[in-house]
Amino acid sequence: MADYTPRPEDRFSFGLWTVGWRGADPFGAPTREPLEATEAVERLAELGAWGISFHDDDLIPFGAADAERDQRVTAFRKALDATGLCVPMATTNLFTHPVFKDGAFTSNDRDVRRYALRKTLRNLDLAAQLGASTYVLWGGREGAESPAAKDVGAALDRYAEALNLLCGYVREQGYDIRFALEPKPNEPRGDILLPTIGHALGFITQLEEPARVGLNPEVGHEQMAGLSMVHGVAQALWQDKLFHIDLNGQNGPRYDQDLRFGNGDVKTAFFLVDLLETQGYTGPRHFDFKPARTEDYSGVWASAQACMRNYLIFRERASAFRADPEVQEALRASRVDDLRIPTLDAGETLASLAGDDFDVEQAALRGMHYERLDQLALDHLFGTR
Ligand SMILES: [Mn+2]
Repeated sequence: MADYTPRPEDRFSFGLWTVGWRGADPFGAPTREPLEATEAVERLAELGAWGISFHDDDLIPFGAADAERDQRVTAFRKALDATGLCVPMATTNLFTHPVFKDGAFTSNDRDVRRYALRKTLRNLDLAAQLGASTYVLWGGREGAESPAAKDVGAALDRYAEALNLLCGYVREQGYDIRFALEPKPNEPRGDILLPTIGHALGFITQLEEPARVGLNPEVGHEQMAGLSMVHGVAQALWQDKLFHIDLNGQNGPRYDQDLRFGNGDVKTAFFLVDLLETQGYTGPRHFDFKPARTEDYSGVWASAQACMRNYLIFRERASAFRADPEVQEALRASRVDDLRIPTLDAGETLASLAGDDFDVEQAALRGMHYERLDQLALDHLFGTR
């Protein structure tokens, strides 16, 4: 039996808001008592995690006085030092307070936009102090319920303005921080701006410092849009834009389930881990999930442990899939490697195509053998090979 014990070199990280989620949903009150940030750090470290991320308001209650802020940051830092846990990423809560009901950087209310920038700058300073190298922007409230309510072009202008200002600030301060946009199609807004990986990749090209901005795709968010997380992440990697990733589980296009990683679409999880492990992704393996509302804290820690365990199981299964000689033969039979060969040889031009001796009817008869290949993947995933 393989060893599925998480180690620091696996770079597993968790949001403070994940294990700290108290189970409040639109229909019910919290089912768990608050969790101290220091306890989250200690318990995650015991389980073998490497990092912890936070929103400003997860660590310091909204509106806390400076003395309380300092005390909480000091205690958090002490727990980090004691456990060796790092802070690879931080982010701003620009969605909970009612002032953000129409968004933050793209609110129609200009005063709110200015306040959202101030709130973000303050937490950027803390993120830099704690050593974070990625700053995530999830614009959950940046959107609308009615097309009449939002001039989308103007909203994207303001979104880009905010990113340009934040990039300039980080550069001027000398912070080693890059921004990662987190797409989501809807919830809590009826429609959210930058709804998919593709929209966000397109938006980044319009910024003043596109190199400083990339993506933090979340499994469930792409699946809510009915899209392939594996294809989306593959394109983000292809464009050197996978700065960070949110791993969790989801069952199809419905409300944002935030299941623990491995619960939900298992085949997507298997191929996603295969992709991350084989295509050079070196960033955090960050879990953004909500431990089920049915659980007490023993269930919270069991679900956090299971996120890491499932990642390691998928990693082991994917690596066995790639190492299997029958799989390698099946990949060749499916001509998967042929796709890496440029369609024209060096020195050829479009005119060279005229010389091809090609029997179109014969080529149309060739099977691709994907069914066998896919079944081999499932056999490895199921553990039956
Ligand atoms: Mn989610």
